[in-house]
Amino acid sequence: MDCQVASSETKMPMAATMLEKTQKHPCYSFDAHQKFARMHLPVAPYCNLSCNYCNRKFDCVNESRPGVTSEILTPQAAKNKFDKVSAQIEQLSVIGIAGPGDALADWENTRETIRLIRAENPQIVFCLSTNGLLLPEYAQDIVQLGVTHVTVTVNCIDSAIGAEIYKHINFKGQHYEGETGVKILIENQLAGIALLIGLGIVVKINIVMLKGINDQHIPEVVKKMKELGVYITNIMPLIPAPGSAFENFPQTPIKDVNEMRDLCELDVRQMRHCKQCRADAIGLLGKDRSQEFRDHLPQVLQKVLGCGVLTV
Ligand code: CLF
Ligand code: SF4
Repeated sequence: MDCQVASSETKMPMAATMLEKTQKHPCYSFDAHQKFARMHLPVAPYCNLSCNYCNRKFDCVNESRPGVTSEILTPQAAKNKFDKVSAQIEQLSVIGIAGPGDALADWENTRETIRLIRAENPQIVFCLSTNGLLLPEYAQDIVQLGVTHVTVTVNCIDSAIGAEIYKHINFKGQHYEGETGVKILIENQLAGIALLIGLGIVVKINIVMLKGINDQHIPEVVKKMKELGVYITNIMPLIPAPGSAFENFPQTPIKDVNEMRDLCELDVRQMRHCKQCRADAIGLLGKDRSQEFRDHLPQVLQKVLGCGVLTV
């Protein structure tokens, strides 16, 4: 059964079950963010891109930003942790896989984690976050697995701008630098988003706003996303990560981000309550409880054994 709620201003009808799940998703629904909790499972450490603003080797338990985690879990350990957390957090509605690398670059781990949890918990909303490079390859699998919400980070649709944001990409065993790599990335992102939306997935687009690089270009990106039928876009400020190529780049002022959101809201619904979460965040968006559920022994073992070291 379809209801006539638009998935964006593009008037794509959303299935009633999807609408119900979206209303319980703290990122997709502003009204849900103080009532429902999400849990990120850090099962995907690897990535096939090198974004100039990213450094996943740096970990601080007091820091909150994408890509940061204090542990890497196996699918079974992730399932065990989910069981423990869900018994204690009643409002837990969403399981998200947000790296700390790319959920699709580590697809085996991502798939197995979701499969294990979903087998016993069909009511949970499954959410993925990806750079989109492998979306055309995995879109069908994502749907079959029961994932309903996917976030794709799309910082540009112009390869010259992208060459200033991405250092290289690894695709099908090949290494690409500069605009050649960015062209493949953008092509796959656009094709992948169209595929997902065609298959009924609710898509959110994250855009990192980089002053002097993509800021003037963002309205064009959002218009393209509107054309594809995305549900919501999330324009976020750059948080300069220590050790990244952009570590000395200024943090984007929130005033500028808000002005951009106001402008882009004319085209697509805007997320304004994003907390730029850690890859192991747990709880309500504004109240991270990940430290409460951290198992310190495996962390020590990981260090001794040399695993859990993240490489781009
Ligand atoms: Fe996690 Fe992302 Fe799913 Fe949410 S977070 S994978 S869509 S369940 Fe949410 Fe955190 Fe912002 Fe992401 S507040 S960083 S938008
Ligand atoms: Fe880092 Fe994500 Fe970019 Fe990969 S896609 S380099 S994990 S920010």
